[in-house]
Amino acid sequence: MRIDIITCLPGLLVGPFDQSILKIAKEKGLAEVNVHDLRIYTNNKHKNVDDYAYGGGAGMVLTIEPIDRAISHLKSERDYDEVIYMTPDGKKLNQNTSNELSLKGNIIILCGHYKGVDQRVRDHLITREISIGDYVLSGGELAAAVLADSIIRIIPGVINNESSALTDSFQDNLLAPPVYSRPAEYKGWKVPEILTSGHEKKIEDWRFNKALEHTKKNRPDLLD
Ligand code: 6GU
Repeated sequence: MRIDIITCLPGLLVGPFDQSILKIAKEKGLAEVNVHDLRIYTNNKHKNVDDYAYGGGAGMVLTIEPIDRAISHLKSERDYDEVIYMTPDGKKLNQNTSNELSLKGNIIILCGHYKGVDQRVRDHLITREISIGDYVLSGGELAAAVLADSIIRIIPGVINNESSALTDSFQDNLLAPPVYSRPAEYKGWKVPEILTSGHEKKIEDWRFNKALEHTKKNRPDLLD
């Protein structure tokens, strides 16, 4: 899979994709993330990517020209399955969407900024609009990093233990059960005995019940 991110603040995205799982995915040739500076696609001498909104009102708008040029340039090199716009008024990201997107080949992600992008970008160039939650970030970059991470980590082979991504919170609409590691007792705080019993079936039941209990308490909406 290849993810191309178009942004006017590429510096915000240099760190995330060179670490841990995302780095491993790249080294294994399973997923590659490329960050493109929108300013490169401007043709005014100040490299402006934004302008005033028609009709007035506060805030600048990302203009259509550099965005269209950036997307056209990428599309001239390969086909894309999706052109996603990151925006707080998009459809809220969930595990189902990440699972679905992890099966795609190539994806473009456009990061919003200022008061947003010219609506014609959304009407004609974008296939999907995604938000990562009901709060506002100063730009789409961190949201794009969140989306890319959630997609890439579940590509088969990226995480060593393949079953590991399947036992994540949300994969079965349940939050994950608690986990413990050595030592079995620390400062008098003990690991639940069942987990050291070696009784597989009982451990599985215990984990399911804990997951259910945890979900009822923290996210009852997932059980509706
Ligand atoms: Cl995708 N962008 C911005 N700017 N804020 C957000 C968001 C996206 N998702 C939640 N808040």
